Amino acid sequence: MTNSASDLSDINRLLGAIDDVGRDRANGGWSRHLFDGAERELRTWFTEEAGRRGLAVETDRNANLWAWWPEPGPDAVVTGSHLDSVPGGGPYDGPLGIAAAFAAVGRLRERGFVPERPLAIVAFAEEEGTRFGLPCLGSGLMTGSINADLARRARDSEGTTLADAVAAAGLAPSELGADPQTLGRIGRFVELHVEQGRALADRDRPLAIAGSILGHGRWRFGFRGQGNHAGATGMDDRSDPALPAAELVLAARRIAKSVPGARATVGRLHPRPGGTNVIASAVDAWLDARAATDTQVRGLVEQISAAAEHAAAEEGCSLDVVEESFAEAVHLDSALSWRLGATIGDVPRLDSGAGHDAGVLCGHVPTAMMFVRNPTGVSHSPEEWAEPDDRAAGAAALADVLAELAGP
Ligand code: HGY
Ligand code: MN
Ligand code: MN
Ligand code: MN
Repeated sequence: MTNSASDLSDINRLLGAIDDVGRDRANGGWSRHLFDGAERELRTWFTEEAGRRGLAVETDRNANLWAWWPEPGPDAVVTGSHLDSVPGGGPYDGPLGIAAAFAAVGRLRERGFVPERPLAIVAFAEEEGTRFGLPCLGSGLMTGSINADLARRARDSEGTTLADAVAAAGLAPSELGADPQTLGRIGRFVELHVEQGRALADRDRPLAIAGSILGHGRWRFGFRGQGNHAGATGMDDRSDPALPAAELVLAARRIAKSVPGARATVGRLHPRPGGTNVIASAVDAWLDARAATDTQVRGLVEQISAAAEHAAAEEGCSLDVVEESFAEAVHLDSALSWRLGATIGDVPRLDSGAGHDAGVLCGHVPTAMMFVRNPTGVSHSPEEWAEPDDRAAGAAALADVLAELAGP
């Protein structure tokens, strides 16, 4: 299908309209986190764009935003992604899938298409887990894969609990949790996403279909030592938690490199009290570990933890390790992925090192993913990019897929 002018203007108009939302021009990147000002602006954008297309909007009990055509119903064809970002992230991780969905639905309505079964666009809440530390929060609560009691007590960096945050947003904290009615409506789910790598750029292809998603999890390492004076404390008289924290960073790199395809990252470190002339009393560090199988992830974390434990003991520090989240390695639905391939043409199959809501949904409903080329191959960073033509090609392909899945 060629990209009609309306596609080009529509998806790129949609994305242009939100380009300044949560944008940090001084430091670069976009920051949009659950219920913060930027994310609320994107919720308003979602609601307005849905209204423009005559879609019925509702927010479910887990703060996921839905736009229905014509209205909620069983065996629905659902497409969407997320609105939130990592801190200082890129503009397309999440919003590209939602803008493409609105552009695709707009195109189908222009063509007089009438869905034979309900069609919905969804924005899952807090996919990045930036504010409350629980990735795929909205889809995980809806499917029951995130424990609602634990989630209610999760706190953001200001100490606000998720319960208080959802209450402030007008939702009932007691309602957070498994939502079989909403989940039960989904007949199949398709997520379009910017590629978070450069496989398509290297192949010089605009689109791909996802095959598998790495297993991945997050662990908090709490190192405790003896805070002291940086100048008055001899080098042999220290229990400095920064030392084992440094070993954690090095061990993550060293050990992940020994497992083909594995990844391990420490992107978040928090020394306390944080004075330049103060030996830290505590350092919290978060490990993100990923691999092709859950066993490999667990093996990776075991080895990295052992190295951190040893370094902590050497330094006279204590260490407490807490698993904060774990998402199993998944293979997306092959029959649905095959149908996508049959619809959009011969495109490569790519495995995803990045996690997605599709990775949560695929344990419950037939789920497939499409990727749009990212020429920089960079993501979770301001350099993330997708060319206007490729964005439009993604929207046009998604329109074909929705017509195929929701048609006669
Ligand atoms: O972390 C991830 O892989 C995803 O971008 N949330
Ligand atoms: Mn992401
Ligand atoms: Mn994403
Ligand atoms: Mn002093």
